[in-house]
Formats: sequence, structure tokens, C-alpha cells
Amino acid sequence: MADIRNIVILTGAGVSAESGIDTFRGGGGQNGMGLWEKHRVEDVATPEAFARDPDLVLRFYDMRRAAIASKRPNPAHEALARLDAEWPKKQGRGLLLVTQNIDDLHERAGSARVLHMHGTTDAWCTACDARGAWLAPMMERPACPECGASALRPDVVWFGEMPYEMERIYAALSEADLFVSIGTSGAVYPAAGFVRDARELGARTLELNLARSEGSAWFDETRLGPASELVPAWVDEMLR
Ligand code: BV8
Repeated sequence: MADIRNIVILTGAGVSAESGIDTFRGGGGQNGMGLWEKHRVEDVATPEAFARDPDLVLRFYDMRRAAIASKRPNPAHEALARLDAEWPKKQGRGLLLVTQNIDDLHERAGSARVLHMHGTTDAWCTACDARGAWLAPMMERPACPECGASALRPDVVWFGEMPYEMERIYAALSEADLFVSIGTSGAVYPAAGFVRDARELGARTLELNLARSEGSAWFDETRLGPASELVPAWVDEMLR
């Protein structure tokens, strides 16, 4: 991989599927989160849903936060952590791992530079703007540790909200020699458009996924299979 210096990786729910965390759409989770209590995720993960029925939305995230806490990284997370540690050691090399996932399995596997473009399991106080790690249920409207108001929401990016750190992502894509998409259906923008941005900016593009994603045609190469097998093999290739 002599001519590759800067890599941008995008992960989605499929990278955590083998850790037992449901995906949103087909191919990994059993019933998936796509349909939760008969609601489409697009209808629950929105500010409008939160305003209309806060209990429904808070219950959705309380359930997912509890599920994540009991899960462990799988070989795909571990291989990406190995790449995170080894790749930048060579002069002039860069690596950015952008994840659409709110779980912390990349960090728990040891990845140091993870950008959660759709947020995390943290709490965000809508009264004083404080944000921080949170495990307890929000359904009981706990008080904000900073200001005491009962005004916590999940620190996630809902449909219609601006994803986090877009400038940093586009800057990395403009420098990328290789863009790798792992475990995502390519159903949600702007993340689903990164492959086109990367391609137009001159990067090679690789997709590692259980099934062809909506954006498969934009990738130079697609490898189909479980992330726990494809990702370690790809990392071995990169570090050879
Ligand atoms: C925005 C929150 C303005 C946290 C999420 C019409 C056209 C185009 C766009 C739009 C449109 N109408 C509205 C929009 C915009 C909208 C959008 O894209 N809607 C969709 C429904 C069309 N987007 C937004 O609103 C975004 N904001 O646009 O703001 C803007 C625009 C540009 C620049 C700046 C601002 C905000 C979107 C964020 C929504 N929040 N999550 C949470 O609750 O978790 S989205 C959520 O679903 C995820 O975060 C992720 O992004 C998305 C897709 O999920 P995936 O991760 O891909 O998972 P999925 O289940 O879908 O797929 C799993 C894949 O893994 C499958 O392919 C499967 O085969 C594979 N797999 C399964 N098992 C394995 C596996 N692969 C490997 N190994 C396995 N074992």
C-alpha cells in the first residue's frame, strides 16, 4: 500500500452487529432497530417526535444505551484499533475513523481518534448545554448534574439536525487517498454521500459490508461478508 497515506474510514451499525447490537435495516440485527415498537426509526429519531412524545423517544434511547453497556467490541473493532495504533507511525500518514454509531465499542477496542458524527450515548442538557457521559434512564427526567434542571436529551443527531464536525470530515475527505465504508446501508445523508465526495476528490473507495449498500455502485471495490472477517483481513493488508 505504498501510495496510500491518508485513510478515512466510515462505520455504521453493521460493524457492531456481531457484538450483538441491532442494526437499523436488515442484514445484521434480528428484528433490527428499523422498526421499534412499530415506529420507523426515521419517525422516532427526530426533534418533532421528541417534542410530541418525549417518553417514546427517551425510552428508545434508554433501551439502546442499556443494550450497548452490556456488549463488547468484536474483531472488526479490534482490527480498526490496531490500524489506529500502527498506521500513523509511518511519516506523513493520517487516519480518521468517522462513525455513525452512538456506541463506544471503537473506543473500548482501543481506537483513539473516533469522530461520532451522529452523537454518542452521552446526555445533553437543553437548559445549560452541558454534555457528558450518562448511563441512567432519562425516562425518569433526572436532574442535570450541572444546573439541576430536568432537561436532558440524548446527545445524538436526529433527522433534520446537523451532523457533528462536518468541516473536519470534509477536510479529511479532501486529503484522503483511500475511503473505506464498513457496515453501513448508505441510506442516510450526508454520510451516504461521503463515497461520492471522496471519489470526486481523488480517493480510492472500498466497501466492506454484509450486503451491497445503496451506494455500492460508487465504490471501486466491494467486499461482501461479515465485518469480523473482512476488517481484520483488510487491516492485515494495510499493515503488511
Ligand atoms: C441533515 C441518530 C442537513 C443516532 C441517525 C432526501 C434525500 C436525501 C437526504 C434527505 C432526504 N430527506 C431528508 C434527508 C436528510 C436526512 C436523510 O438522509 N434521511 C434519509 C432517511 C433519506 N438526513 C438528515 O436529516 C441528517 N441531517 O441532513 O442535516 C445537513 C446536510 C448536509 C450537511 C450538513 C447538514 C441527519 C441524519 C442523522 C440521523 N440520525 N442516528 C441514533 O439513533 O443512532 S441515523 C442512523 O441510521 C445511523 O446513525 C446511520 O447514520 C443511519 C443508517 O444506519 P447504518 O449505520 O447504515 O445501519 P443500517 O442498519 O441502515 O445498515 C447496516 C448495514 O450493515 C447494512 O448494510 C447491513 O448489510 C450491514 N451489516 C449488517 N451486519 C453486518 C453488516 N456488515 C458487516 N458485517 C456484519 N456483521
